[in-house]
Amino acid sequence: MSATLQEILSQPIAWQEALEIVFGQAEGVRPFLDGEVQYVVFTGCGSTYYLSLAAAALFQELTGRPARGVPGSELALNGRTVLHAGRPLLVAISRSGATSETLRAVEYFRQQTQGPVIAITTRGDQPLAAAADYAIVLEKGREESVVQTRSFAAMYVATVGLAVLAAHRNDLAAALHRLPEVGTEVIHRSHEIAREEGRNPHPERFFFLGSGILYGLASEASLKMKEMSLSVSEPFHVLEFRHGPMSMVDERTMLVGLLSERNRAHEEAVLAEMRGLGARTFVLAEREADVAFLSGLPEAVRGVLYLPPLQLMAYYRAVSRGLDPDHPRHLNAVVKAFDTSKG
Ligand code: F1P
Repeated sequence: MSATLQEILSQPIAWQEALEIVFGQAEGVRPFLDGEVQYVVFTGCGSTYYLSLAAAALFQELTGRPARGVPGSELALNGRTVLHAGRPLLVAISRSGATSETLRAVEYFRQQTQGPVIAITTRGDQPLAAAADYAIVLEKGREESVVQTRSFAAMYVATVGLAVLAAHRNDLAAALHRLPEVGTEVIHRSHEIAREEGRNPHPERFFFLGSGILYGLASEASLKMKEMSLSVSEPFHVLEFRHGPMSMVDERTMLVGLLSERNRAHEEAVLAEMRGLGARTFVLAEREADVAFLSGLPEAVRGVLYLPPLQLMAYYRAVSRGLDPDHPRHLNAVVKAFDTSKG
């Protein structure tokens, strides 16, 4: 079996480890989340930048404290557009713990602020963990494949745990602990439809639509489709799609909707409109969808469930196109160009 497929299918084990580590070490990490932290910056690169977007949206929604996700290169090179008055917390996210932009971002943050740094990574033996005040190391999230799947989901679950801890939401903490079991069931139930959709040669371009806490996950799903299957793919906030991008819709378009319950009526209206223009749609939601999670979990903690079906769809499209998802074109597991390109 391909490493990528094995990692996608086994990821709930890594989710479980993330929950055990974050909640098992709650007293160790809680001081960095409470007290005088006035705003939070999440940072990473590529997949882990999109993870930062999703994490920041949830953190702010649950805690009411300002939170923002930025690329590591933006904090490293345009840091004055990111940092501002008040004491910040930086959450630096990196599967490898060695991406040079993320490491430079932490350095800049240290030079400019007195704020603490939390690292979320799968490698405790790499520079990022050593550069942080507190490192959350998810070894079960490690993966062979270049494209992030299991690692991304585990690190994302860790950020959900941090947001729930920071918000002192014990009700959500209890619900979170059901995720691995529910996730295993969703993966099992959605594998076939994800494979069938992935093997459908008809769509030529993909748009992944998600809003609020789901925009970062829609962006990650879009990147999976791009990295693995070399397909044209773009993410948008759901209602934003009407403001120009819909001009691209035709019979070769696939719209993947990561639908919320909160705004479902507005979101479904967009998809219905695009079907009227010839688009094919694929909907993931808690209920009544192509992939219905039927999780019974609160919206705030079930975001990770959207990922496995979309990772599988990208995987099977790649394989059906004769590509090797374990070795995506042009990509390496770790990008260190920053160090070699600095003036
Ligand atoms: C991030 C990264 C992503 C890319 C691919 C490989 O590395 O390079 O930019 O999308 O998924 O990983 P890391 O800092 O998370 O190790």
